[in-house]
Amino acid sequence: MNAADQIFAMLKESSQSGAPLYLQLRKSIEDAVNRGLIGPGDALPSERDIASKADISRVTVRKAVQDLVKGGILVQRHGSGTFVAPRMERVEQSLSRLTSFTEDMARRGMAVRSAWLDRGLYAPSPDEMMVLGLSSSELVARVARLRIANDTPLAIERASLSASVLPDPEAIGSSLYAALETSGNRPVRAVQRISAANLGDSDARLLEVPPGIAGLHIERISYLASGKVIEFTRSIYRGDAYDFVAELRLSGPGEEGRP
Ligand code: 16G
Repeated sequence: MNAADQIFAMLKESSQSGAPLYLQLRKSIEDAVNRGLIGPGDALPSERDIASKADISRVTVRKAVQDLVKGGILVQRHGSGTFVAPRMERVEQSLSRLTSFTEDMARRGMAVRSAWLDRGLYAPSPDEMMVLGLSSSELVARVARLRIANDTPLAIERASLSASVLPDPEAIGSSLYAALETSGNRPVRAVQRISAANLGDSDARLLEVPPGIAGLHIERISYLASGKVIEFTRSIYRGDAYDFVAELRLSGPGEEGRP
């Protein structure tokens, strides 16, 4: 069976549901993808083929396809058609170890690189002053990078550190934590806050996903052994690429409810 026939067969299965036609078609295409009947990189039959095979209007087909493009299930390439989006290999990241992006990706055998979005010394924002304990006369070092593993952009990380710790942000190589290690400032503890975020246009463009798609907003505040805050990083991770995993244990007597 070719792809148009697969989709048509799924559509027939769902035609009893009474839902609007474009929703039925959207679901049929999604089911065909989820069941592996059409795989990542496969071309979707043309709008005309789907419309004539399923006996529905091309407007209906377009609406269903546009929805799936917005949801990241399909991708449209100008001039060459519509394809099933490449499947992201999800990265599973433990929440109990304080590691760097470079170390995390290297452990998985992935080739890591970064694209610089910004690095320099600035007057601190009120947030940076509060978290890093800076006064308005001190400077903050900002390091913003698009983090890329195996040629797939995974995250946008915007780190802020006191300029006294990182006086020359231009001088850090490929790893911030390696640079901090060299100067004896590698953090030993961090508190991370993860929340849901829909990606805005510019972040989505950088991460090569459709705008509005689900992402993870992560804020990490890292500490030296002395208790001093060393790093304040706000990141956007691709929701389709990352699973953060935490191990939970039954708390022992006397530990109940303690953070
Ligand atoms: C991780 C950290 C980030 C840190 C970076 C250093 C999260 C959410 N973020 O990606 O806070 O700045 O590692 O990586 O885990 P690097 O040493 O490779 O530059």
